[in-house]
Amino acid sequence: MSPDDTPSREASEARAIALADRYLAVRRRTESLARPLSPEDQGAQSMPDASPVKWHRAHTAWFFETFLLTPFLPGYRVFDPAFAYLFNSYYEAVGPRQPRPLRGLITRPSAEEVGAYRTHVDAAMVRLLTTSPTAEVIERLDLGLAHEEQHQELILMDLLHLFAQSPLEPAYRETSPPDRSAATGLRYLAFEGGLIEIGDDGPGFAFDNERPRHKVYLEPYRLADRLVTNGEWLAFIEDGGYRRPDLWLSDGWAAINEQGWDAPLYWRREENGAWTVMTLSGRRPVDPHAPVGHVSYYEAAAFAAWSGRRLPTEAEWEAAVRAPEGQELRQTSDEAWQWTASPYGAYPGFKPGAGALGEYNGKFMVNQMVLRGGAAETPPGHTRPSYRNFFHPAQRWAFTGVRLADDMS
Ligand code: AVJ
Ligand code: FE
Repeated sequence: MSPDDTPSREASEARAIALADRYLAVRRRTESLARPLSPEDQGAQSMPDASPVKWHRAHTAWFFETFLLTPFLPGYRVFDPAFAYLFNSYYEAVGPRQPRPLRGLITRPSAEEVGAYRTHVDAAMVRLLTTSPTAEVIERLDLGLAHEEQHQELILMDLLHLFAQSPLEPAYRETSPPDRSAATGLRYLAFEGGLIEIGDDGPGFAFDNERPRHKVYLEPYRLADRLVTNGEWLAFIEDGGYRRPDLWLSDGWAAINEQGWDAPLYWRREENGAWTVMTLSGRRPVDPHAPVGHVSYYEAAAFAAWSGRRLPTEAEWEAAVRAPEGQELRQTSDEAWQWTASPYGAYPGFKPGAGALGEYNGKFMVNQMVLRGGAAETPPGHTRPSYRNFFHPAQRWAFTGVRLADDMS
């Protein structure tokens, strides 16, 4: 600080450079995730819910262009006016868009041209961040970076789904799975509940759906100190779990019968009877000690019923993670997202923001379930205890898993 207590030019320059560095680090991570992929890998769409990697790369650039550069950088020229139609995901207030199930038909721009688009946006963003980083710009920067990180995980989800459709079952990366045999013991930790608070408590970035922080009353409860394993899921399968309607929600029973599901997504029973699972490292034997992944909410709820337990509510999950006793919980945010029994809805007092960005989370607050925690594929530092992920109850291509809960007696 200079003597009159206004930040010195050096200090504000250092802050601007730090903003630009933070921006560029996130943007580079997206490009490094895409780097092992050919243009063909990047263009294909495996199902209506998934998007081509190329589309994710362009959409995240479009987000900065639309919500930061066009409104805040004087004289900014969009890279290509046609991209608004191609790469707007769901913002009605911004305009019409390519239907999501048809994103795989966008053969142009090429993957290389999308790279040029990203470079164009990056140069302009660095100019914006080093010249006029107002509070509003910084707030939208935080949102844009959190958004890009969400898409980094979506890239891996969608790519795994795509590669799982290929007869070659390619490996995106060559990593050997960790040895988890030491970590199988299961304990239920007790939490007293009572009148607790959940929701964002600052000071860092949080999405609007994590606010307002508010009180919730909880009965005493117990929470498993680790996630459900593949070995436990195998026991459920072998006990006829997928054939017993008494374990299933009505919509879940209908879903598994319509889809013919008898195991988690990506599992396959080989001719010798052994189960294998498609992963980002190719097809592997199912590790009985590893957390189960890629199950729907319906399957998670049926498994809980079979176990004589239940799924935790999102408030139970958050209160436990914040409690001193909760420090003994394992696998809270480094393995798989954990389905909760809570429907995704507005917290008391929630109001979506004005304008197009108000569409970011609020308009999806019906017919989906909340997941808490985070997955191995979630970018480092992306989540926090108040973080609310959400998917439809029949969706299972996300990195989903299960933590069980129970009542006290
Ligand atoms: C929170 C993962 C459900 O995939 O639509 C991406 C994340 N929001 N762009 C989604 C998101 C805007 C969102 N999920
Ligand atoms: Fe998006």
